[in-house]
Amino acid sequence: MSDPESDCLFCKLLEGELPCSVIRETDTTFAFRDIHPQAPTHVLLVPRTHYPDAATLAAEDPALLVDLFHVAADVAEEEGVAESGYRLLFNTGADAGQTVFHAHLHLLGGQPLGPLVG
Ligand code: DGP
Repeated sequence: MSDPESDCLFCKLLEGELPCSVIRETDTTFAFRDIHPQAPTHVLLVPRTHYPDAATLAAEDPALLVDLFHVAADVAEEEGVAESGYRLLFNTGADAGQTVFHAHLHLLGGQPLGPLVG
Protein backbone atom coordinates (compact mmCIF):
# COMPACT_ATOMS: atom_id res chain seq x y z
CA MET A 1 0.00 0.00 0.00
CA SER A 2 1.29 3.50 -0.75
CA ASP A 3 2.58 5.48 2.24
CA PRO A 4 2.47 9.29 1.83
CA GLU A 5 5.66 9.76 3.85
CA SER A 6 7.78 7.08 2.20
CA ASP A 7 6.63 8.39 -1.20
CA CYS A 8 7.22 12.05 -0.28
CA LEU A 9 10.07 13.94 -1.97
CA PHE A 10 10.52 16.44 0.87
CA CYS A 11 10.53 13.66 3.50
CA LYS A 12 13.38 12.10 1.51
CA LEU A 13 15.28 15.44 1.44
CA LEU A 14 14.93 16.08 5.17
CA GLU A 15 15.91 12.49 5.98
CA GLY A 16 19.04 12.93 3.85
CA GLU A 17 17.97 10.21 1.41
CA LEU A 18 18.25 12.69 -1.48
CA PRO A 19 20.62 15.67 -1.76
CA CYS A 20 19.68 19.32 -1.40
CA SER A 21 21.32 22.59 -0.40
CA VAL A 22 20.49 22.84 3.32
CA ILE A 23 20.20 26.32 4.83
CA ARG A 24 19.09 25.59 8.38
CA GLU A 25 17.82 22.74 10.53
CA THR A 26 15.96 22.92 13.82
CA ASP A 27 14.16 20.27 15.87
CA THR A 28 10.96 21.01 13.98
CA THR A 29 11.94 22.62 10.69
CA PHE A 30 14.17 22.00 7.68
CA ALA A 31 15.13 24.79 5.25
CA PHE A 32 16.81 24.33 1.87
CA ARG A 33 17.24 26.11 -1.46
CA ASP A 34 14.56 25.63 -4.10
CA ILE A 35 15.92 23.67 -7.07
CA HIS A 36 14.16 26.08 -9.49
CA PRO A 37 14.70 29.48 -7.86
CA GLN A 38 12.18 32.18 -8.76
CA ALA A 39 14.27 34.95 -7.13
CA PRO A 40 17.91 35.41 -6.04
CA THR A 41 16.92 34.04 -2.64
CA HIS A 42 14.40 31.21 -2.81
CA VAL A 43 14.32 28.97 0.24
CA LEU A 44 11.74 26.31 1.14
CA LEU A 45 10.90 25.74 4.81
CA VAL A 46 9.26 22.44 5.65
CA PRO A 47 8.06 20.91 8.92
CA ARG A 48 9.87 17.70 9.80
CA THR A 49 6.48 16.09 10.38
CA HIS A 50 4.63 15.29 7.16
CA TYR A 51 1.44 17.27 6.52
CA PRO A 52 0.16 17.41 2.95
CA ASP A 53 -0.50 21.14 2.89
CA ALA A 54 -0.57 24.31 4.99
CA ALA A 55 -4.27 24.01 5.84
CA THR A 56 -3.76 20.55 7.34
CA LEU A 57 -0.65 21.74 9.19
CA ALA A 58 -2.56 24.72 10.65
CA ALA A 59 -5.44 22.52 11.75
CA GLU A 60 -3.33 19.73 13.26
CA ASP A 61 -0.25 21.51 14.65
CA PRO A 62 -0.55 25.31 14.74
CA ALA A 63 2.58 25.67 16.91
CA LEU A 64 4.60 23.96 14.20
CA LEU A 65 3.23 26.43 11.66
CA VAL A 66 4.39 29.29 13.89
CA ASP A 67 7.84 27.65 14.15
CA LEU A 68 8.11 27.77 10.35
CA PHE A 69 7.56 31.54 10.40
CA HIS A 70 10.16 32.06 13.15
CA VAL A 71 12.74 30.04 11.22
CA ALA A 72 11.83 31.95 8.05
CA ALA A 73 12.57 35.24 9.82
CA ASP A 74 15.98 33.89 10.93
CA VAL A 75 16.75 32.67 7.41
CA ALA A 76 15.75 36.06 5.95
CA GLU A 77 18.28 37.71 8.29
CA GLU A 78 21.01 35.23 7.35
CA GLU A 79 20.30 35.63 3.64
CA GLY A 80 20.48 39.43 3.93
CA VAL A 81 16.93 40.08 2.73
CA ALA A 82 15.24 40.99 6.01
CA GLU A 83 15.80 44.72 5.62
CA SER A 84 14.96 45.04 1.92
CA GLY A 85 11.94 42.76 2.21
CA TYR A 86 10.89 39.30 1.26
CA ARG A 87 7.79 37.26 0.48
CA LEU A 88 6.48 34.21 2.34
CA LEU A 89 3.83 32.06 0.68
CA PHE A 90 2.19 28.68 0.71
CA ASN A 91 0.74 27.19 -2.44
CA THR A 92 -2.21 25.08 -1.37
CA GLY A 93 -3.85 22.79 -3.89
CA ALA A 94 -3.86 22.42 -7.64
CA ASP A 95 -5.10 25.90 -8.67
CA ALA A 96 -2.31 27.48 -6.61
CA GLY A 97 0.25 25.31 -8.37
CA GLN A 98 1.18 23.09 -5.42
CA THR A 99 3.30 20.29 -6.85
CA VAL A 100 4.82 18.73 -3.72
CA PHE A 101 2.27 17.58 -1.15
CA HIS A 102 4.36 18.12 1.96
CA ALA A 103 3.52 21.55 3.42
CA HIS A 104 6.24 24.06 2.53
CA LEU A 105 6.69 27.78 3.01
CA HIS A 106 8.41 29.62 0.14
CA LEU A 107 10.75 32.47 1.14
CA LEU A 108 11.53 34.72 -1.84
CA GLY A 109 13.67 37.84 -1.92
CA GLY A 110 16.80 39.54 -3.14
CA GLN A 111 15.04 41.70 -5.74
CA PRO A 112 11.82 43.69 -6.04
CA LEU A 113 9.10 41.06 -6.45
CA GLY A 114 6.26 41.37 -8.94
CA PRO A 115 2.54 41.06 -8.29
CA LEU A 116 1.33 37.83 -6.71
CA VAL A 117 -0.84 36.93 -9.69
CA GLY A 118 0.81 37.96 -12.94
P1 DGP B 1 5.04 24.15 -4.97
O1 DGP B 1 4.79 24.52 -6.41
O2 DGP B 1 4.54 25.24 -4.02
O3 DGP B 1 4.55 22.77 -4.60
O4 DGP B 1 6.62 24.18 -4.80
C1 DGP B 1 7.42 23.06 -4.90
C2 DGP B 1 8.82 23.58 -5.06
O5 DGP B 1 9.72 22.51 -4.81
C3 DGP B 1 9.15 24.12 -6.45
O6 DGP B 1 9.40 25.52 -6.36
C4 DGP B 1 10.39 23.36 -6.87
C5 DGP B 1 10.86 22.71 -5.61
N1 DGP B 1 11.43 21.39 -5.80
C6 DGP B 1 10.87 20.34 -6.45
N2 DGP B 1 11.68 19.28 -6.42
C7 DGP B 1 12.78 19.66 -5.72
C8 DGP B 1 13.98 18.98 -5.34
O7 DGP B 1 14.21 17.80 -5.62
N3 DGP B 1 14.90 19.70 -4.63
C9 DGP B 1 14.68 21.00 -4.29
N4 DGP B 1 15.64 21.62 -3.59
N5 DGP B 1 13.55 21.68 -4.61
C10 DGP B 1 12.62 21.00 -5.33
